Amino acid sequence: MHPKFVTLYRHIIEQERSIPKATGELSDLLADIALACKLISLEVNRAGLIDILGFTGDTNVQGEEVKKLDVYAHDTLVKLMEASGHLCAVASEESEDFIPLDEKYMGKRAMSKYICHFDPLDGSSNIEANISIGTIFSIYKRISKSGPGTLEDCLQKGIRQVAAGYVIYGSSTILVKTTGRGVFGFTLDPTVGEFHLSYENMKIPKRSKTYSINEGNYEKWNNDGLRKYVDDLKKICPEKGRPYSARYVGSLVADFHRNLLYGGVFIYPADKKNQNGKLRLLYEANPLAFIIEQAGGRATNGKCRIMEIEPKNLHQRTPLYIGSEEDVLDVEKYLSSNETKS
Ligand code: AFP
Repeated sequence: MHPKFVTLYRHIIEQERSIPKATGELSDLLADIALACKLISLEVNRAGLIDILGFTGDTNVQGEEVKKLDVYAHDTLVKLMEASGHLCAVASEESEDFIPLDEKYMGKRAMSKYICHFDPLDGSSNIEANISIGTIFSIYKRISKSGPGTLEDCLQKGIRQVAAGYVIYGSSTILVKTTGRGVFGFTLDPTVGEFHLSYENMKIPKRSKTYSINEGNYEKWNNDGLRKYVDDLKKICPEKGRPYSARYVGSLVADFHRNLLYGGVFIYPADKKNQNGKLRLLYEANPLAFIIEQAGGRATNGKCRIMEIEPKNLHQRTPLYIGSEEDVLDVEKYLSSNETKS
């Protein structure tokens, strides 16, 4: 147990109290996201059991529909976000279009101030192997003045995020969040259903000994500099702390979380198959970039800061180089000093 026994909600409220003009709306919204993630966590934990018992068809023993977990996660988040009344739109990796939210949920407020992007269940192809998966979210203030949110509200640069975070469903369920005042991690105590502060003011080591990349794509990467970088990481060179260790789960939240705690550089580059990279700018790269920068790390697409990229569409992809600052700077040098193959 953390010595101060601080729940997520108390932590959010205490941070809010230190901002004179805060209205409490963002705090409520974060609490609603946490609630949705608790529900998803329960279902993720039950997934193995459901599988073992053979309830994998369209209905379970009670005759209820058994939804695929990623659809369940999407639906749960949308329902709770809608009911929160603080959002004018949500955009999800699971949905082609953004979802404008009805004014009837605004309650007594003149308008809902925020929009939220989420990747409901990142790494979902790993579920059946019992590998950690996660939910990623990010929150922006709306640009439009009133009514349901617009596409323009949804297509904002990452630097305009007011909060971001993720929940990792692993050996325990952990929520990591930032509102631009440091990064804090909370572990879910399933017996009382509360997230408790367990990682205070998280900082990623400036230099690491670990790289995370799908090296099976080595021949497909379209940058010789990246191949040289990875080759060099494997050479024995004690003065540079090399060779580095390779760690790659194939579940972004899991790879990112490990690197945040111990240091590391995560890379998903552009390659011949994914000319713009595989990961999504709005649902994956921006929220994790906000967190990593708040933790003292760095996030780029190889050419510019992730959070400065102007989004042109909701499902835009981007190459991603993210993690310990000095390691990301190293790989940027390799990328710029070598010719790019088409
Ligand atoms: P899934 O959600 O389809 O499992 O994809 C996961 C993911 O978007 C991200 O979480 C991983 O880092 C990345 O893809 C893994 O991609 P590769 O399998 O191409 O290495």
